[in-house]
Amino acid sequence: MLAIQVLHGPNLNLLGKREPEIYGQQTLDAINQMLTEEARQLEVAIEFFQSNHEGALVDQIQTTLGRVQGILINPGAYTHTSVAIRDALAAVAVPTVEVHLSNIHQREPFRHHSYIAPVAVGQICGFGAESYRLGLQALVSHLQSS
Ligand code: CA2
Repeated sequence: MLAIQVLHGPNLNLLGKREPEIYGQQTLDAINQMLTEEARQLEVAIEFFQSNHEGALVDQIQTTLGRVQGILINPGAYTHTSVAIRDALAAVAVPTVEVHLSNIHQREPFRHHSYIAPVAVGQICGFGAESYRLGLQALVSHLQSS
């Protein structure tokens, strides 16, 4: 059975508790539950990790080697700053899909650039929590066809 690691970056633990007009009403737990149900339907195993710390995310990415077949990541603000997360993803070379709740290309110019996108299979953004579901479907479809 394929196994997928879901990674949530900084401040995403606040989902549903602050700024619902930007990031929606759903909590991170609710998103994880929705992904657990989607994974069940897709017949893949799924694991979740959230951290506000860049190094902790790098450490977790390093654990994926030989343990999971795909990574679904919302790197949060580290999307726009983190060479370290990009290097870790490139180093493990586990197929990765990048997701965002908001449409980062519609927002401030500093959010338009992603350090992660060049090492990802693809990026999905702008669909709220649905971005995660679409990202999981796309990742599993990619893994099953390669
Ligand atoms: O749209 C996304 O998913 C982002 O990755 C969210 C990041 C932002 O820095 C990226 O540019 C786009 C911010 C996550 C912050 O999450 C919060 C949730 C609730 C309340 C406050 C922040």
